[in-house]
Amino acid sequence: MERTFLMLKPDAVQRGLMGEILGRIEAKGYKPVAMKFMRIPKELAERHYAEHKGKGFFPGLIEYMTSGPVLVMVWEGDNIIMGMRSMMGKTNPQDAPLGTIRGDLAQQTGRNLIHGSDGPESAKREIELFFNDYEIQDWKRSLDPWFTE
Ligand code: D4T
Repeated sequence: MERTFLMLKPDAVQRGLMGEILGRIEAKGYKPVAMKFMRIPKELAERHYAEHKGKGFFPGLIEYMTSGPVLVMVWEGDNIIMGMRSMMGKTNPQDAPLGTIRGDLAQQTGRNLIHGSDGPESAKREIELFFNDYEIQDWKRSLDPWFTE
């Protein structure tokens, strides 16, 4: 099973949308293996978004991401990295179709509610950036065979 790193950003927390978004992910059948409610230190936000350093939106992005608590998570599922990218919709919510998290619930790129890894390498890097091994649970769920063969 593949794993991905997900984050409910400060706007999702402030808007009381954690339950709505987690409900969609759970209903899909993906399995949570780690969760942490935290305020991201500035240095960690800068490392997480290192690829965007120097771009015009970088300072605003770091300010937004460190402005309040976030929920960082690791979830597991069959082809979950691409599956979550589809469920989230495009980075700019105005390009995200209805039915996706961003398409239904967000208006602007700078307030797009959720982050999800965009490939296996970034998933590995991001999981290691935010979690220790002992914070990640390998667990069996009795419903697993009803989601995946
Ligand atoms: P994240 O990483 O937050 O899930 O976003 P994406 O993976 O969907 O998109 P990204 O890496 O291209 O952008 C990272 C982050 O920067 C913000 N952003 C991005 C912004 O404020 N203005 C912009 O023009 C872009 C491209 C939003 C997400």
